[in-house]
Amino acid sequence: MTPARTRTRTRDLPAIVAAIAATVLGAGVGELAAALISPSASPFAVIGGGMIDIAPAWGKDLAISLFGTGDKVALLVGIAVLLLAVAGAAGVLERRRPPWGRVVLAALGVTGAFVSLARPEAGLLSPVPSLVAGAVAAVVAALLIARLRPAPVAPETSTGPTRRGVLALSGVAVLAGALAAAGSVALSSGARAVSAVRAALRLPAPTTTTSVPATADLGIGGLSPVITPTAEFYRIDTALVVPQVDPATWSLRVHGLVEQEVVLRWDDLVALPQKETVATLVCVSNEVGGDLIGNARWLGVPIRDILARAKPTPEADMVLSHSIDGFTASTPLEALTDDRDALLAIGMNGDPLPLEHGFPVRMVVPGLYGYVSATKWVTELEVTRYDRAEGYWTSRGWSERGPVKLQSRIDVPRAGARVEAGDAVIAGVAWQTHVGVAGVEVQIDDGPWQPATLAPAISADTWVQWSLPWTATSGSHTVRCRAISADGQTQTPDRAAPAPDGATGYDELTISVP
Ligand SMILES: Nc1nc2c(c(=O)[nH]1)N[C@H]1C(S)=C(S)[C@@H](COP(=O)(O)O)O[C@H]1N2
Ligand SMILES: [Mo]
Repeated sequence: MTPARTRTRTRDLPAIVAAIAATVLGAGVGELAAALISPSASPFAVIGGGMIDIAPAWGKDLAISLFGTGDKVALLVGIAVLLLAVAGAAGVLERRRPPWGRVVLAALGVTGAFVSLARPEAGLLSPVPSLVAGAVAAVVAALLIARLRPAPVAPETSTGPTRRGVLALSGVAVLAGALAAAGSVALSSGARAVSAVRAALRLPAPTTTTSVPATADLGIGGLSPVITPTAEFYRIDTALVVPQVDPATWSLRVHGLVEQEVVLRWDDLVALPQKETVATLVCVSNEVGGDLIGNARWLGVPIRDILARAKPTPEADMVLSHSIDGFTASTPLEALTDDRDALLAIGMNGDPLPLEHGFPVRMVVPGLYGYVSATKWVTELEVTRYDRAEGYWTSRGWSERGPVKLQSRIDVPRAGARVEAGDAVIAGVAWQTHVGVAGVEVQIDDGPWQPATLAPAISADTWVQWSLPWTATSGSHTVRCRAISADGQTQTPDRAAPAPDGATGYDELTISVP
């Protein structure tokens, strides 16, 4: 490398730092602008939301299997890393071929603005935060990098005053960007307002309740409690920013293939007879042995009562439920009109729905995976047909219908837990919601399948706990389980991935006993 080349490369470094700093500042100011104008227009949320929406079935599956329910954080970190890499490249470009670096940064902002307009929550002001972010990044990067151009007389050294000055200014820009981002978090006033409304809300008392047998929980340490505490309930959705829906402005419109369009407001809904049920909700992305499943008490109004007012016409066979954030789910009309407790739920485990679980109103339908039934922040029931419309995940490669498959899971012992030789217990949960579980069998090594003891089920709509005493002997053991459904089917050993309609196969655990 010639000395001149080396000089060129070393001058790139402060340009890269300056452009990255300018971009951090732009991003921070953009987030702050979004917090002031509308939280859903946050440039990060907009780009992330757009990426989620174009992701195919295997993409969701991969993200969840890699990062679990931390998939959103992983996505945002990924976007940030990519953004900073592009910013660095723009810095080099701006120093060597001005003004192309600032053009790249401004173009990022314009791209964000276009994506923001395509989002379901888009409003007139949605493009503003992205445009502001791009403009700030472009202008600040241009100003900083201009100072790096060689002074006409004195040849600068690589640690010369200009370079040090630019690095110091870059530090200030990063700091200001971080402050702006922190300010945006503090200012997310919408969230605080709706949280306050939720905290002050009193739920109506149920007219009918479901009793939970005292022995439905076997009380075994490490076994998932039969009712999942709300704080531990899994969360899966496409919403990077949790929708903020005030019950005072919420309404549900029932339309499409109906004799009578119905609009229901919050006060109308809470005035109707409320049912308290217990139902297990499971995600189609749940792997064998996975934890994207939970069981809760739900309070709400049977959806069939609402549909009965609207009177679906004979050709209808599906209800496309719409969320305020654009998500949709296709549910068989029959599952919403038969005698099962498909609810428009307002309560979860005795409290109003948490914001991230769909406040103020969501759907819960026993027997179906969440992606075709459990619409959170629901605002519309469109009565239609499967040959006329499809749900959010169906257009991305998942099945149009998603009945829950028969499954069982080993919770105790936990993988990697220490098991001493002697008396031990194997325990877990099993489910096929709305069908019910009649038995669970356990196989240790290559021994016979042994029947486990089932706890009494709360109902066919919930999972059941099971356990089997075991005398552990020294050595390595393989334990597997399989469920038998209330309609006499035995869980299939055939392994299938979650896409397109739910995972199958046996949960299996290897235990080494000292
Ligand atoms: N609005 C909205 N509702 C949604 C989703 C979503 O992405 N957006 N995801 C569905 C899926 S895939 C599942 S598994 C359940 C999860 O509900 P939970 O987060 O309360 O556990 O919500 C369903 N309802
Ligand atoms: Mo899901």
